[in-house]
Amino acid sequence: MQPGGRSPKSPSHPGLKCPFFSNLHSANLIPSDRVSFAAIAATTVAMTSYQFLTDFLWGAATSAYQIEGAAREGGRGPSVWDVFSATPGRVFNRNTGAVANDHYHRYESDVAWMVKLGIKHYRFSISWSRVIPDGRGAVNEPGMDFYRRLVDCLLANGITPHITLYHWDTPQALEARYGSWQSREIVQDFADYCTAIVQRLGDRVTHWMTLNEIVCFTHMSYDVGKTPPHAPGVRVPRRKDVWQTSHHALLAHGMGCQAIRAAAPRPCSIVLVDNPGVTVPLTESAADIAAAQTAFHTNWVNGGVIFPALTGAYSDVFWQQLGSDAPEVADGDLELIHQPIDALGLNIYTGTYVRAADNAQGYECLEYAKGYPRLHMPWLWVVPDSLYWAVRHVTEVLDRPELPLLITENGCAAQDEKTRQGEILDSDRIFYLRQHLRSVHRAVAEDYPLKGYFLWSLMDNFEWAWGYDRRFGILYNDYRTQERTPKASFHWYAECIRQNRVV
Ligand code: GCO
Repeated sequence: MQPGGRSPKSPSHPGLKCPFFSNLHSANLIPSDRVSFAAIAATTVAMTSYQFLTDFLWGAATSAYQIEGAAREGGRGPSVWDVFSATPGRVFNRNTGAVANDHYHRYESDVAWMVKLGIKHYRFSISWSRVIPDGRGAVNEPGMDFYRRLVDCLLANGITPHITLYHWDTPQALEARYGSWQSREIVQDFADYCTAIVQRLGDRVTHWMTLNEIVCFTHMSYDVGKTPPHAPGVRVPRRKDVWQTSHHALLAHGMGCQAIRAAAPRPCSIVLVDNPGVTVPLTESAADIAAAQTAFHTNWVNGGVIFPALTGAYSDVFWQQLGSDAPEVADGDLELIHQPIDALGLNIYTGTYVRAADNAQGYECLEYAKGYPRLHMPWLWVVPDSLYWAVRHVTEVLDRPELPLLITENGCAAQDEKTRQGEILDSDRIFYLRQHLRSVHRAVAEDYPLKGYFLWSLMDNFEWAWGYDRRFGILYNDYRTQERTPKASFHWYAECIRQNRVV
């Protein structure tokens, strides 16, 4: 994320007043009249041993620009991240993704690591400019072949591919042609790209994710008055223009859903991946829970992305707050945005504590205490309950009790070092992951519709504006030799998967 900057993972909260949401969910309460002791015992054991049911989905995640490399091979065209990272001052140490983890050439041994880990689900993304170098028009079949080989290798090893169609690497050709997300033209181009991919891989792939973290490639990529930290890193004249980029992204998600469904030769699932701002009640009193729910509703990231995508409307209160910054919304846009999805993907790394307050909005968002634990990113405050509350807020505040949820990313950067024996004993990462998985378990045990967990990330990789300086992997990568070494957290996660519980 942005060096030294404020991330949407710990967002600010405009002081909006909004309706009070009561706790609608009662599945966590054992019905008092007809409960059997056997049921109580079973629940208790499941809760205390952190055991998951057999269908819980264990996975790991990566993205194309962060691992593939081979930037100029097989007919791939440049993406905005190639251009941005080659621009002095944009990425730490002038690192680029030109080689990255060389996964393009090493995918088979990387899949072998997945097999050792024991994951049955792998989330990765496709590089748009590898398969359509100009962003629109002719498909580069040698580029497609790489993904055919990768998918076949995964399937041969019993691993289900979950493909993210867009993880921030817009073809540079579209940036040059019309300013990528600034233009409504990208909506049709994205849908055509989805069609091209699903026509070619839809016989083997049935799990699709449209866009990853809309706020990061719009509000962190276009800004007013200062250069934003993510590619293409463009300054725009008005805040309205920034909101227009995320509106276009929502439209692309909607039209992408339609394109995938039209092109898919087999029944498939479609997921939107979002990184909502997660508000965590400071105490679990009724008053603080209600305050956290209200704050979730009024958070600017949530109001501008997850609400329109899941409800078909920017909320009234949010729209009023935007005023003249609000994007242009054409007739039919909200219907297009509001496509049925089969699950929502949540990328959760941290959260913000909230408590009830005697002020106009009824809550206050708290600064982190001096000395509050934080891992190796400025925004990476350790708030394990954020996972549970993200799930619960989506279910209750957005009133979508049936919508299946996936944790599509969770993990941390740590200051990994090799011991003399060549081990990476990342007890800090294990601490972080264990606490977060317990929070996942709580959500499942309370019967929220959380179906699976993808750890970010399978291996250290190109961490955007931080280049290779920050390591999120459970496989250590030596960028000089491309040797992968399992960290202690790799063995720990493998044991969780093997026992189907948090160990
Ligand atoms: C994101 C992206 C990932 C990051 C990860 C760590 O959430 O920013 O999806 O590509 O690498 O989150 O910052």
